[in-house]
Amino acid sequence: HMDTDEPMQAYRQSYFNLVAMNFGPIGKMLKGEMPWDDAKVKTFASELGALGSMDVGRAFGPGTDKGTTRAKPGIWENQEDFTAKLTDMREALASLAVAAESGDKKAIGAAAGAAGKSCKSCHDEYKSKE
Ligand code: ASC
Repeated sequence: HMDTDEPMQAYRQSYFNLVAMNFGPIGKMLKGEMPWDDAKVKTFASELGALGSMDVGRAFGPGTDKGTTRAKPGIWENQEDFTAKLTDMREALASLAVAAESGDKKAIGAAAGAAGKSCKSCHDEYKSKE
């Protein structure tokens, strides 16, 4: 995790920890594993929207592929594809924030599903399992 001397690695891990800590409970509430709480959903989704506005791709730029990392080399070999996948995630997080503002649980579920897909498609290709 954070046992790194590579500053951009720590930066991006911090970023994705914030994404996961805000997205995780929304997923649990949608699955009924946590009680539904409108205010929490709005707060977490709003944080996710803010995270989506950040250019996290700069934490994966040239020279940031050092150290012990679960980020696969493909990230630095296919920067265009990787950046496109990050953009998909950032747009999905923005849409989730908009859906949460509406308070419509069905719209929130659809937007969260799309956001989860954007996480997974990048992990499948670019994140090592261990
Ligand atoms: C999460 C989390 C992910 C995504 C992914 C969605 O809550 O930590 O990496 O959702 O599992 O498919």
